[in-house]
Amino acid sequence: MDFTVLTIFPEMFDLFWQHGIIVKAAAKGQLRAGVFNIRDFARDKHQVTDDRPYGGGSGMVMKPEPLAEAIRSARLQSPKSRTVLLSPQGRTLDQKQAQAFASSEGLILICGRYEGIDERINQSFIDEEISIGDYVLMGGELAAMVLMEAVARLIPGVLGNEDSAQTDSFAGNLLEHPHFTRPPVFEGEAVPEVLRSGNHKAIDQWRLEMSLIRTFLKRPDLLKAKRLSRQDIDILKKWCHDIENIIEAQSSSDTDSLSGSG
Ligand code: 4HQ
Repeated sequence: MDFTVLTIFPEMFDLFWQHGIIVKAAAKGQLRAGVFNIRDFARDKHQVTDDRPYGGGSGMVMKPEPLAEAIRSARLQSPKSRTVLLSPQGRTLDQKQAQAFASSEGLILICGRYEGIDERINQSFIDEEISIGDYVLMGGELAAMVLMEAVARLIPGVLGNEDSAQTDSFAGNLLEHPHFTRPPVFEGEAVPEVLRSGNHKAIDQWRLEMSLIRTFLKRPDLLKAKRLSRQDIDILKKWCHDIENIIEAQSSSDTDSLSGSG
């Protein structure tokens, strides 16, 4: 993987490049990361990167010439990389998109500031527009870091624990089961007995049930999109039966409860 960031605030990435997952991947030779300061590509004396918008209005627009020069340099260095603009107008980043980026050769990430970049850059230089969510940031830098972190951890061999990227939330369209560590009782709350039983089959079953119920309650959209396994279906059907039994027990023992206050 080859990450090249284009920004007028390269120092925003100083700590990020020292971050665990990036350092690990770079040390293993699976990642090359670099940053270009767009200002270095401005040809005028004051190295101006922004200008007033045609048509008037408030705010500034990023000038096309320094951006174009910066993108051309980045492409010379990383000819196989795709050029991605971080923008609220892009397709929203999700785990599937992160997977697709992780198996690509590399990304040139354009971070806009102010009101955005001159539209002609968008038309002729950008392969893909990506948003990290429906809210407004001051610039694309944090969005670029979010994207890079989501992608870097999926590069094969980067995470120490090979299956943790696979069992994570979203990997199988299911939220994760709850996690517990010591102590066994914390402020009166005990760890579920099954997790301390040593019965790994029962633990796996419990975790799958918890994943399914959490996804149903918190993110039914994910459950709808999931291809259910035989085991998933059996668990969901068991709940349906359990709920039906509760309702039937109520209506046969106490019919009044259905017909209001009386
Ligand atoms: N911005 N996802 C404005 C974003 C954003 C987002 C980036 C704000 C670019 C010029 N980027 N600039 N949301 O809000 O990616």
